[in-house]
Amino acid sequence: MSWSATLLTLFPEMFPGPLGTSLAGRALREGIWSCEARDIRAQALDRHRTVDDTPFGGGAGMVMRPDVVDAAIAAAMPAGDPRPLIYLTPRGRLLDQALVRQLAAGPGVVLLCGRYEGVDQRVIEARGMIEVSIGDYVLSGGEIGALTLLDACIRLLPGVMGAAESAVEESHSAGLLEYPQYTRPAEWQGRAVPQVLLSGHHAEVARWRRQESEAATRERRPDLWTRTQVAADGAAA
Ligand code: 6GU
Repeated sequence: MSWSATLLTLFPEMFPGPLGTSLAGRALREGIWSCEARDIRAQALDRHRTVDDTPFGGGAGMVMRPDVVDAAIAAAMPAGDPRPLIYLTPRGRLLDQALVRQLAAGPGVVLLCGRYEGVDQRVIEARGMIEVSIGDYVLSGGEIGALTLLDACIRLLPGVMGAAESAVEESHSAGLLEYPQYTRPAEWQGRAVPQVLLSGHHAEVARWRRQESEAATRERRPDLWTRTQVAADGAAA
């Protein structure tokens, strides 16, 4: 069975979108993963096809109704569907590579994309949704977050990338930013490629790349550097 993604959204035309091209698109055509986008509005209960209403307590915007969202989930997930149900929201836990690996290793995902000011909290709790954010900024809806999560998972599916590349990513550079890359020409606009990369000394190249990875992580991502150090200390103890 292929890794299957179901999207619950008010904008099903956004899927597969960019994931229909390039690496993910080829994998989709090969049946490595599947993508079903379902219109939440199809589950509206009234003739005006209402999906949202004003927030209790007042305030700006509209909130998606729990009854409509619940009906959309029921229609999308057969009883016993083993896939996790994820709600994309800036209130969620941050998406990271550990969660991506976990999701990619499973049967797939059901992704609820909110619009407006969000979804009624009761259906989030009743359905045991995992709330996930892709970063500390606000998007106009969960769809682009869903595309991001899917892209990150799909590239890890067996047969999508090539075993060599994925193995390298897993072991070598865990918890560090990537080192800088260079290609021809060896000199461009008066800028030379670092000499060590032209030397043919594989051990020296590896050492230089490691140093560059560590320096970049320390300078650009002190948060990630601290976590990586803690993990390394724990492994050594
Ligand atoms: Cl998943 N959704 C929205 N609307 N905004 C976000 C987000 C998700 N992640 C970060 N900001």
